[in-house]
Amino acid sequence: MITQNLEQKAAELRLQILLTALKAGKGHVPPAFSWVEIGVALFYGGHLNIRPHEPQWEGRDRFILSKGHGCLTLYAIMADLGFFPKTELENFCSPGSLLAGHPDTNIPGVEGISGSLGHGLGVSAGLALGAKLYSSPWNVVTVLGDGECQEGSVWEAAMFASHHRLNNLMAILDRNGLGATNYTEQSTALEPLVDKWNAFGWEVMKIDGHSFHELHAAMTAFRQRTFLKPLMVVAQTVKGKGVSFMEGSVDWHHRMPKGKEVDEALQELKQAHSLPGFSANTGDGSWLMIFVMRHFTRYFKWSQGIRA
Ligand SMILES: Cc1ncc(C[n+]2csc(CCOP(=O)(O)OP(=O)(O)O)c2C)c(N)n1
Ligand SMILES: [Mg+2]
Repeated sequence: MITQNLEQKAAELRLQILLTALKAGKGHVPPAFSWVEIGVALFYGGHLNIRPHEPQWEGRDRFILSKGHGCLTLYAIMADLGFFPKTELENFCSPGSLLAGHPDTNIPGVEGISGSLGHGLGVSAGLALGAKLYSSPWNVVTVLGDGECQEGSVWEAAMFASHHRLNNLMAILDRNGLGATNYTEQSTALEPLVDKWNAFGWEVMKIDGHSFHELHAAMTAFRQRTFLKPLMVVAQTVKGKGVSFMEGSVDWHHRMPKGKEVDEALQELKQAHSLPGFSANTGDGSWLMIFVMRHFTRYFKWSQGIRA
């Protein structure tokens, strides 16, 4: 996909993420928005060797979302790619539904359970070592949160991966500067992050995590196995990216938009991705909320229909 199409896909997914969360009345929207471009570059940019209609294909690359609370992005991507029907998004977080608030391996294509922070890198390193032991060509990619790097288990996994020279492992750090309730540098400072990962024996690249150009360069270097070490990509991001009142705000981790906030958020996302038949041009939040709910199913049918 060319960059313009990737940008369009990112805009489409952000809208899908918000609609999914609004329907459920819950979900971590800003942590999901933070890594949309990372996810789009990986899954649509040709950097993951996967078969959505054959999720257990042995030769697939393995992807682990270590910051499991950002799963709305993963679900939107996987539904779009056909890992499971898009209609599953409508039941996000409902009792008994396929898609819970954190990833689970009963979801086709999800390789590891996550949500309890600090485990995804260890799981990924184990998978990468397994591939090496069996001389398998597949790669392992994981996305970590920066607040997550305040967990000691991350650094234990970091030592393990460099000790075993796991150059089939790429970790992408969603460096948005925020944890759940505070700036990372005010809770437990992480900087100098690049030096730390270097000191732990990793190849490190620092990029703009919303730039498809820079993401593509880092992911290409990884796939070409340019390094003899695991690769850490420190991706500078903005939590809540795409909705200005959420962007970089300590207040926006798990909160759901209400009333006029819904109008504003939809309007901004709609401007980024002009969706036919969708009008957010009203100051009446409750009216719009009803409109969104009523047309949610229609949106899914429409979005599937144009691709059919
Ligand atoms: C082991 C553990 N401790 C605490 C939490 C609660 N928690 C959920 S998200 C979060 C903040 C994560 O911040 P970060 O990794 O930077 O992700 P972001 O939301 O910024 O994408 C916390 C502390 C958790 N899920 N797991
Ligand atoms: Mg963060």
